[in-house]
Amino acid sequence: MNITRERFKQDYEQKLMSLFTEEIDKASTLDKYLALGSLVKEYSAKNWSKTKKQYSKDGDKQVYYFSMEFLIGRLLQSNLINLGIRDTVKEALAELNVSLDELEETEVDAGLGNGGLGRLAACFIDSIASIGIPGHGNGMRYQYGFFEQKIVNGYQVEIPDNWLKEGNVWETKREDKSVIVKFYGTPKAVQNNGRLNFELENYEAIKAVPYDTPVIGYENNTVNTLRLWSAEPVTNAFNFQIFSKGEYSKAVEYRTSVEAISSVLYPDDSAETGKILRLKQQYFFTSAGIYSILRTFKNSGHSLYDLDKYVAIQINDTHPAVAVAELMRILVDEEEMGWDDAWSVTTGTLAYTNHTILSEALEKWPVQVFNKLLPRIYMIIEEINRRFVGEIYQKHPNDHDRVRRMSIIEGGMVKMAHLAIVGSHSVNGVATLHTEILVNKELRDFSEFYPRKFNNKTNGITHRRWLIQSNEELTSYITKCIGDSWKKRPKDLAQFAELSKDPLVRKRVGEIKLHNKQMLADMVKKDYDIDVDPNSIFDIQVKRLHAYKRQVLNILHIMDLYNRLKDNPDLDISPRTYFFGAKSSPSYHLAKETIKLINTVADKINNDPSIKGKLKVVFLENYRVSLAEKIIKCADISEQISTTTFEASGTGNMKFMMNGALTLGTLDGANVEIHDEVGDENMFVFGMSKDEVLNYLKYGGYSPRHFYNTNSRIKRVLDQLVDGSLGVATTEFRNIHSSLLGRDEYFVLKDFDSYCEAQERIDKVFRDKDKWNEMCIVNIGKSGRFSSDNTITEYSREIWNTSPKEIH
Ligand code: 26V
Repeated sequence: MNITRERFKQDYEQKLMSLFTEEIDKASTLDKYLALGSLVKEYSAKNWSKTKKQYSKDGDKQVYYFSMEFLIGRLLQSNLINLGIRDTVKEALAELNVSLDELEETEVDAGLGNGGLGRLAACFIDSIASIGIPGHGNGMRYQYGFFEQKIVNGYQVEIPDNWLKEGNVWETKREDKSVIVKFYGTPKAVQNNGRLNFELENYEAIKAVPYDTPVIGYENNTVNTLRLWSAEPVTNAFNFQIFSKGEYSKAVEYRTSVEAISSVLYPDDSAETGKILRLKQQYFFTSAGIYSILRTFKNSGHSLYDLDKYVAIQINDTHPAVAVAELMRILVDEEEMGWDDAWSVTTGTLAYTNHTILSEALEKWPVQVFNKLLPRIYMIIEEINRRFVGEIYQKHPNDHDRVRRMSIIEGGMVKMAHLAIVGSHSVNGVATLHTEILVNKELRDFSEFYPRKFNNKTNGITHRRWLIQSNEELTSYITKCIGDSWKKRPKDLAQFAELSKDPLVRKRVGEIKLHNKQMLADMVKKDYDIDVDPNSIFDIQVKRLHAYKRQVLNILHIMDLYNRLKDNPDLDISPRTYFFGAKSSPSYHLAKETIKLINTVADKINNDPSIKGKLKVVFLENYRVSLAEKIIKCADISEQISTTTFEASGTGNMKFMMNGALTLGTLDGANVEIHDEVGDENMFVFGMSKDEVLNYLKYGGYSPRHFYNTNSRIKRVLDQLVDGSLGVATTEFRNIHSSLLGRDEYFVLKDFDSYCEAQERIDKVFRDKDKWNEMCIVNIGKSGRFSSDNTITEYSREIWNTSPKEIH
């Protein structure tokens, strides 16, 4: 959009006045932020309405991305950038003595996600709008987002994330678009024009109220919608009766149980996943989303038999997989469609993305729980399964074991991944290797049965947030070198890679990195009172804390390096600063122990003058989207060290690469594709091959004890975990110790040597700054492939069958 500074200043002053009856110099920073947010939302309103109108007038196919998580972070800066008015607004505010940076810092993160899966959903809706595809997000409006992390005496402490406390300027409550979601009850068969239908009786009704947030495309006129649902009690006759009978406490109980549904985001943690409330949440936002889609669709006047020509629903992991049965239920019970037609429409509309092969993360629900909460849905799943099992027997007569393995209901459990696969026309993995493992191993039975359903869509990240927004200096420099076509066509970044031999470009890229590192060093000094040398190697591992991501491998290597420095204070190493940032699920004890270990080692090393500052370790508290935006651009080394085959994709790896960090990684997930782009010479690869890992997983035979007994460096660091040398109780790290010496499920000891050796290579190459900068430039230049714009273009061509649409 176009706006002059004068016009903006007028609008802004008026806004402050109308919202807070306050003049600029009297208003608080929060008020100034709220006024700006509200104005920016207003600026997007015209195009929001225009977009909706044009979609409905032209009858374009609409995509809906169903996700339990949208890890959005902040929106002010990205909205200003996407509207194309950030520079003007910044200058105008400066003239009013207001710092835009400060207002942007005031915004709280919308942390409605755990990690990669939720952040991917946020990148995807940004790309969908920026490419101009008619597509929207559908999810949960949690009252409390992912917890805030405090580190107290080295331990993680969780604080509730009351992110809505000061209000949310971006959302609009759409009471008029509310729908009713029904739980429990008894399905009752009714005869209707000679048809047998089912109606639910004595159910619990819950009102789903949508809150809409505009999703503003990048310098186009598209404004799509992110619709998040909140649960409210229904005030109907039944409740009124309870009240009037004086059963006050019962009525309050109902209200509390309803509000619980959208109160809190679950951490992805096995101990919690059995909770019935989570299933309630899943059905809640899925059912509400489908009702709301069908309401819009019916207004178009098209036949429901053509739903799949006009609507595509992507289900983000199995969390919304109940959509298969819910859409069937609505079509069959409420719209009176025949089963076969309904099935063809349902599978034509739905597509499923798998995000992990970890079996403990594959959702299943006890039949009893499921049947009680969603009795009609359960009946439908039984019928889907009955027919599916019939098809398997037809193809593989008497293969009972295959039927058992593939069944949707088996062993007293409802398997959501099986439901999602059977009920979708597309099943995709999120990186080439991940898809290959799904097809050949984890979901082999299914890929043999439905060979054409399976496909790969390698993840991506929005280069707008992760480069243009977060690394302004690098962005302007790239643009100075190659022009700005890359902002709309990220693959054009490849032109920057061609400059890698130019000594001036190398020097400048090195300078920009150093500036960024200096900024982080200042922040660390201010927040943690730790001195770090911006000229040291900034080696960063930030991501969820999980055993398979192997933060433990990283910290054990640091302990080993420290041992070597203690043995030989003159050891010639490139000074290093290791950064960690990670939240652990509240009940994941091993992960919490790892956080304590990192902090304990950090304390010891940072306070030991004998190593002359060659080594520093910093644990950054409360890792979240807005912190990621500040630190990723400061990395020299990006730690992507998961056990090969376990990380489905990774997306942090792409963000680091795009900002010129070099990857230290295994050939796992999307690291493989990063490696394909930059080659051995621009990445530090280590660790077991996928075949080695798969072999061990299949045949066993791995002995961590062997490494403990034969490798003195390993023995020494493991002993130090439990012998008091870290200055804390000897029991503090016993679980880590015994997990490594017991099963060492993630092959930490096996990969230890190879990891140390890769770290030594890094140490050597870093001494040649010119060479190092050349490698950074190649990484930046080759990162265009990993823009989520490319990923979304593939989804829209190969799964959704939609194309961009210009809004005018
Ligand atoms: C869930 C659970 C739950 C039980 C305990 C262990 C465990 C471990 C991981 C998960 C995460 C499941 C889904 C998920 O978040 N996958 C992530 O999706 C990202 C986006 O596709 C991808 O980049 C990450 O590699 C993948 O872990």
